[in-house]
Amino acid sequence: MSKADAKAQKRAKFEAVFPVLRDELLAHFAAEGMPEDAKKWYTKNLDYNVPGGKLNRGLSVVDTVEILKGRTLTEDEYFKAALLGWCVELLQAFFLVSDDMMDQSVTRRGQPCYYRLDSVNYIAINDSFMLEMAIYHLIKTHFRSESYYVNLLELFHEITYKTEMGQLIDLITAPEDHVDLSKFSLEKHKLIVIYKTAFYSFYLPVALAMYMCGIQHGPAPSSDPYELARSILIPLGEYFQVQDDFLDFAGTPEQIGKIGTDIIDNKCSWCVNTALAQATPAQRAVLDANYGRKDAAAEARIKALYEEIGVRKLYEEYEEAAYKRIMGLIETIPAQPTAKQGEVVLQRAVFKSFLDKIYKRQK
Ligand code: DMA
Ligand code: MG
Ligand code: MG
Ligand code: MG
Repeated sequence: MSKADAKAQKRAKFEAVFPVLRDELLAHFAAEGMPEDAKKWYTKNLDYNVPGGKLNRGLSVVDTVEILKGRTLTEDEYFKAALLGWCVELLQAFFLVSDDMMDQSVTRRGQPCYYRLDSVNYIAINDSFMLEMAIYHLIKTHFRSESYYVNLLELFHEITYKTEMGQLIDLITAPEDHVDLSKFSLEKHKLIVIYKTAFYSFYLPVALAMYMCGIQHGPAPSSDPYELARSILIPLGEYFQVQDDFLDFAGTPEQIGKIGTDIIDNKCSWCVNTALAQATPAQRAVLDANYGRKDAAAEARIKALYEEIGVRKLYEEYEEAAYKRIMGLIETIPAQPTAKQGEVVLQRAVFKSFLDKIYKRQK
């Protein structure tokens, strides 16, 4: 089987679990006495917002459990790993439905943003809450008797909180009525992207898999495998969000499934920070006059300036350097880790599989 076929098969197997979980949520919803029209509504919320993305985060849980166990999963193990994967996708759906309202985005995954559907509008707020709480219903149903149940709950809570902190600083660094580019910096950008993206997109799927495989916390941070995973996955997530920022500028809507809004939204994006660092005084004046304006001509002026400054080239250089730096971090893990009989330990392949998934991504 070709690599592409194997990947498609993995995805199809994972996708096949979604209807099972959806129907479980809907059965519980109906058992609460919710009427038929509400059931229809909830079905649409789930179907519109949860599947249909790249599924990188969800698939990562399954991939990581497989790598850690080093063998094919039993049916029950596969189902549980996929369930946790879909919980990460539910969390992502919750964040995206609300993110698109706050960013006033237009399209997502090649279709109108959910809140822009006429019948939906502000009901999207409650719908996003329901996507979030579906996570806890599923985990309770399937993991309540596991020794690591509380770890799963605490992890989801902690990571959700961190992501919300990140969304907060993303939003208040981008006020709609007041453009002040002197407030931006690559340092500020780093803090925003680590919190809004890296924790939930990279650390969360791996930590879930580690709990499922029985990996224990170390006695001290220096010997805690979760800390080790975090020290590699956070830089990886930072790189991923730089890619997202770059694609917001350089990707076509057909390619990325969404229309970029970072320039109009006055976002503290990697692109504007990179441009600011290179700009001549004349170019800086163009940035000050056109960034963050609700105006397509001003946006086009900024994009032309990015081209003039060579943001594409600088991005290529960033990407090469990030790849090398992260490979270096991965190689601090021993190539042949020592494990006691039956003990599951972290290994390079967990992180390499992630890096390979995102290196030079175009969407
Ligand atoms: C992504 O930020 C962060 C979360 C928590 C959704 P973003 O607004 O850059 O994402 P997108 O480009 O997908 O709207
Ligand atoms: Mg957004
Ligand atoms: Mg956003
Ligand atoms: Mg973005």
